[in-house]
Amino acid sequence: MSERTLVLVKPDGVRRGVVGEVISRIERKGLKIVALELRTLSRETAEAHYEEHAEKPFFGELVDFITGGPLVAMVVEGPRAVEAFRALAGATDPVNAAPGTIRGDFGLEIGANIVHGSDSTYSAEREIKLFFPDLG
Ligand code: RTP
Ligand code: MG
Repeated sequence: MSERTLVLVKPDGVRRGVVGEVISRIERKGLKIVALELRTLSRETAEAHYEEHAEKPFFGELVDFITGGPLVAMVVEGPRAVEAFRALAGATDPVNAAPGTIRGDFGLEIGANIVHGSDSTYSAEREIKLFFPDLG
């Protein structure tokens, strides 16, 4: 059974030039990219994407950060794609993320942790609709 997940290379990842590296790791793992777009998020889309964090103290900074430059949004497909990509990404705080993971290899700050991956199949469905409403 195949499933889909939404992956973002966040603006810090695009700025650092690791888009190719992230794509390469997704492909090496055996996951398939079925949609991909470079875009700059509006505050409205960013707030909808991170709606579960609306009451958190870092919400404003999170929205500033994710709208602060172009990002690469992708839909990634494969068996247990949600869990598989979260394993490639590593822990939310890059200092605690294992070396060998994307955040463990490229990040240092929790607020600039290079990639996003949906945290459940339910979130994935919601986020994919938000970013790629025309995807079948
Ligand atoms: P993401 O949604 O971006 O893939 O990250 P995640 O699931 O690993 O972490 P989540 O709990 O959903 O948090 C979303 C983003 O908010 C920032 N954050 N800052 N200052 C803080 O304590 C704090 N905690 C979380 C991170 O950039 C995280 O990716
Ligand atoms: Mg999350």
